[in-house]
Amino acid sequence: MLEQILKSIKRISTGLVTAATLATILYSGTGCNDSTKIIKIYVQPPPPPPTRVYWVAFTHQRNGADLEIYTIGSDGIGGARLTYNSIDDDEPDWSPDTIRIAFTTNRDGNYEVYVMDAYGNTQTNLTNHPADDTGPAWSPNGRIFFTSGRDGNKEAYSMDDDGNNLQRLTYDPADDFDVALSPDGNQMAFVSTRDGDPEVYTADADDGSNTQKLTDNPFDDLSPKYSPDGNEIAFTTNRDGNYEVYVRSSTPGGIEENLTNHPADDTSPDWSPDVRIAFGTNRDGGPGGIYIIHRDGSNLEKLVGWPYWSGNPDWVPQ
Ligand SMILES: [Ca+2]
Ligand SMILES: [Ca+2]
Ligand SMILES: [Ca+2]
Ligand SMILES: [Ca+2]
Repeated sequence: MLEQILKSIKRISTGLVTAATLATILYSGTGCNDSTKIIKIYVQPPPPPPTRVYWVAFTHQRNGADLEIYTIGSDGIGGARLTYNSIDDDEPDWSPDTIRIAFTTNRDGNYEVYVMDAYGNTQTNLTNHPADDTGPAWSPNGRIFFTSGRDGNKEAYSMDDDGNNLQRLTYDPADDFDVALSPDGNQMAFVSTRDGDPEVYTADADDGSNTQKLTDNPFDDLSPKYSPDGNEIAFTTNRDGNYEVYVRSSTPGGIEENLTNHPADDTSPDWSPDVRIAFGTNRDGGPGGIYIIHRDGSNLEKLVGWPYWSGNPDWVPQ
């Protein structure tokens, strides 16, 4: 009997039995005084609860008004409203040193990339261009990447964090947008419609060269974000009939894993430093809020709820 139990343990430990995190082995003991004994073996202990609270910036629309930027602790406690403007403020993105937040706003008649400190002070227009400038993504190397329509269709650009030294990174008549930076700042992920529908691509962040296509299907693939180790990219796709958050390798090939699996729309993923993913979702029937899920699909929890819309979460980067 002991030999059978040891075989069972070996089978579990080699991954042949993986469905349950808690394996329970029952046996009737020949040679045992008790008629039945229960041995519980934790094969994959559940991840410990997060020990650190991180700030999350997000967009919030109160009572049908315009969009404003808020922060909240990842435990749902604390936070502040950062923008007070009668026109939309959206797409917050923390600086690498966590002191500032880039965002986009149409308060000047078209969308511009602005920057402010993490308390909402000193809001400064960095782009100053009549075309729409959106989707700021702060590189760990100090430059801000964004999307602009200034050359006739959407292209990816970068600039210093004071707006100087503008550089164009994509040159394609299709739209190129949703730029994100790898944690070392060397690679950028972006979305392009150059094959007829939105796909996720990567390229060298310094000049936009060495473009590689990651997704390849006739549906929308949007909002790529690199994992903290740079090896994976989370994105959202409607290939299953509604939007889901997927995770895949940050290089071509490999599987694409559906993390959310829910009939509601799950969008705008963003990774925490401790490898959780926040995303927007309308799964509770309201206009939409923000949930958090671990990379392994466990520990789903609601961060920001209803009755008003919230979305576009961005974790503080450290
Ligand atoms: Ca503009
Ligand atoms: Ca383009
Ligand atoms: Ca696609
Ligand atoms: Ca879904």
